[in-house]
Amino acid sequence: MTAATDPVKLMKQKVGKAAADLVKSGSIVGLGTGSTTAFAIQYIGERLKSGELKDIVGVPTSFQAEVLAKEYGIPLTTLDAIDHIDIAIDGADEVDPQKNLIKGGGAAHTREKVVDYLADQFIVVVDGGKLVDRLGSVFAVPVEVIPMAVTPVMRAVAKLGGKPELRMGVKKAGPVITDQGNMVIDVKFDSIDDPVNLEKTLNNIPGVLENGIFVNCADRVLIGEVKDGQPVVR
Ligand code: ABF
Repeated sequence: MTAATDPVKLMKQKVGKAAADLVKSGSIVGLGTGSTTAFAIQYIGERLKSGELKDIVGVPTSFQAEVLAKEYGIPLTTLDAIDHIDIAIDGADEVDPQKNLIKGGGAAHTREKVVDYLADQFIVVVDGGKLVDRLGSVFAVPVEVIPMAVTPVMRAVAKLGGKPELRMGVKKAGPVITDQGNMVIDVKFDSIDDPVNLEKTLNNIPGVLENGIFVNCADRVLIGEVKDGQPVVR
């Protein structure tokens, strides 16, 4: 199988394109992180290039999104220069039936949370494998922590019943460092009964910058699936 015929890749492309098609001319667009959103950024760039889309400006949620936006010719701005975001497109690691999310597999959840919550319309792009009945079923909650507070934060999350693990980089050569210069602790909970409260509790631990639970934020979830070998979006 080549990359061009890989059904999973084709499905991510299709979801990304469906999200990119929701962007209207004149919009301020939050540009998310991850392999699915990368296709949305690519298609937004292609729509701009063809002239079908005009006068849009992007707000990147990560260095990765910034690099991709530049590659595909999307003009960028910062939150200092705008007073709202019309639409944000971003991926997720888990989605529950209430559209609550766990994000942060790419260690970008802090900026993602700022941008996604500011958007009038937040579109989540995922594959069907990300849907869960209850958050925390599979994925750990990523928690961005300032480096000097890693040990006390790990103790504090263990007291809450979580199993913390400092996220390591490729070949475990060192910890993953976020775009803000911090570290990420992945905290696995057996089950998250109350994501609203857990989000607040985690963020109240001194040294925690932001965690990857997103509640009451997503407006629409575009779900990609492979049916009979063909990519579909619902
Ligand atoms: C970001 O990218 C994250 O918050 C999430 O962890 C991840 C999803 O990436 P992918 O689309 O590659 O699964 O949006």
